Amino acid sequence: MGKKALVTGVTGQDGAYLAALLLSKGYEVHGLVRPSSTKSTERLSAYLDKITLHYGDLSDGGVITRLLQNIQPDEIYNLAAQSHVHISFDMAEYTGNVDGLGVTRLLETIRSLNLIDKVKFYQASTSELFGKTQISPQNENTPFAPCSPYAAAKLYAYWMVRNYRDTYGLFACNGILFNHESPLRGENFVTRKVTQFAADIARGQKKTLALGNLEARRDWGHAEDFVRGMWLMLQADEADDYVLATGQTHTVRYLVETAFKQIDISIDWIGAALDEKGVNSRTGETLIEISKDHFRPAEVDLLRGDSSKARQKLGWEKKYDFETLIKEMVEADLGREITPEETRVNLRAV
Ligand code: NAP
Ligand code: G4F
Repeated sequence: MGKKALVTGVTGQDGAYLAALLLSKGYEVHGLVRPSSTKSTERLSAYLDKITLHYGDLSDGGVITRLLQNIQPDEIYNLAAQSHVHISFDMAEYTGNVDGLGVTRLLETIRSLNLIDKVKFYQASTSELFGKTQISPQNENTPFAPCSPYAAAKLYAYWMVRNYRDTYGLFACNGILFNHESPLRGENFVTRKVTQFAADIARGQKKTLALGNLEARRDWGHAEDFVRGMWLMLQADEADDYVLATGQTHTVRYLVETAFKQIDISIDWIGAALDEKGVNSRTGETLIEISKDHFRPAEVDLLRGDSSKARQKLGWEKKYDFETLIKEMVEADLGREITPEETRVNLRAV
């Protein structure tokens, strides 16, 4: 019989890619979904008949206990989180409750149900832990310097995972994942915001896009590559923590230029600071404006990861480069009217 996996955050970007991967490997997949008055399972549309969904929330310990007791999973992938860094500044307490304490609720339930020797646990940790570090590239030994409520909550979770591994012997891994994107990326993250906008412009819609810090640098990879790394961590002989990253970093400014290149528009930048604009170099039309609303109270300036350990110990390799990722995202946004089909194709390719 195949293994049983419980995926929290199954309705999110990574949840959809991971569910597809696990199904392709013969797993019985269970997913935690939040009760909602609107449909939240859009990303899973191709797989709904193959996944068992359970209502729950990481802020509710009772439901977690009942679920683990009933499902008795072999592997738990904890992907659920309030995952938006900027929003975490306005929802610090909520973010701490879900992204931090939510992980402790899961770990404590595993312990109290005597599942320590049965279950393997993956925690969606993050490169945001490196925060204000001056060291680049960042690897598993780089000191953490979190600078947002999101990163602080994820750091607490990171250490709880290590504690349950060291103290109780739980097979538990932190995947310290750098930014990863896809056509299924949430619309309020910068890559998707830009690729959706480029698609709108290609369709002839006249408008401008407001962005924040164009100089921030991120190590952007593809979610499909990264969920494979999550699975590999739980198949290793020993539990450990791993960085997954592409090793390349680009500015938000370069992201904009790359997305517009896909629709044959080149961008000229004129002005400075809040008055800077990105204009269509052929027509002079203003496409990008800067808004202080999109700057964060504290910014992570530069992320670039070194995933040598994952390459050596897990045999993990990325398949996508940045340009291919952005091309796929723009093309998917151009064909949004066929989204479910696109999604199915993309997910089946995992
Ligand atoms: P995402 O698209 O924002 O998905 C987050 C998921 O968590 C959604 O399914 C969401 O449910 C669920 N969720 C939110 N609050 C919850 C709660 N209180 N209880 C239960 N579920 C809740 O995020 P993602 O990009 O797939 O990322 C997956 C995980 O990896 C997150 O933990 C994120 O912090 C972490 N991470 C992401 C990246 C990245 O670049 N993508 C990098 C490093 C780490 P709804 O659909 O109902 O909102
Ligand atoms: O796309 P972002 O919102 O992603 P961010 O903050 O790097 O967080 C993502 O990656 C983390 C891993 O490092 C995850 F843990 C986290 O869950 C999430 O998936 O912003 C990327 C950069 C930032 O520097 C931001 O200031 O883009 C800059 N940016 C500039 N203008 C913008 C915008 N970000 C957003 N969301 N919207 C803008 O208009």
